[in-house]
Amino acid sequence: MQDAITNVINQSDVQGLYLDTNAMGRLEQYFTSGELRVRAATTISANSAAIISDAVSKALLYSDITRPGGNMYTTRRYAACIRDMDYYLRYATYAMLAGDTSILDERVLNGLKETYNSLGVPIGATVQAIQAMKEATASLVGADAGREMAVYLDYICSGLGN
Ligand code: CYC
Repeated sequence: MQDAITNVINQSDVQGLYLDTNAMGRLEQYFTSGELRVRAATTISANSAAIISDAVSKALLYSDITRPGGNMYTTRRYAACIRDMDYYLRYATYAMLAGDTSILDERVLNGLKETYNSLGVPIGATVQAIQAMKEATASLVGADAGREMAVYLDYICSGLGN
């Protein structure tokens, strides 16, 4: 896993250089948004269940997915779906704090699309649910932090192939 700081430092290190103005600028941007990131993560962790249930009710409930034959039908699959949503929200929050997507590649997206395809988990509906989670999050944390979280939730959606 990397973060915004190690990412900038590694790029200078491979060239054997001190940080240049551009690298310093990127670090400064990360530091000045630090308070925003920490505050957003605190709000998200205190409201994670509400964010997920809001997204599930807007994007998934009472659709064919929750009826017999749908991938969320049976409490076991319903629970697996809620658990997956919680993974996405929690890992997107980690990535937002780190200011870096690498944790998503390593711990969430690695092999995920293949797993979903082999189990018949619908990727389009998953992406819609993640988008609904993005909106629910933004309405709690505000537009600026919401945009920051959107970067990482969108990254998960692109990694799923959409
Ligand atoms: C299943 N989701 C799974 C499985 C994995 C993940 C590995 C298969 C094993 C299992 O059932 O636990 C995902 N596991 C992860 C991720 C991580 C991990 C991301 C990283 C931390 O360790 N079905 C729908 C909805 C969607 C859904 C659209 C919710 C958004 O229709 C999810 N995922 C879903 C369901 C299953 C699943 C229903 C069970 C499918 C089955 O067993 O038939």
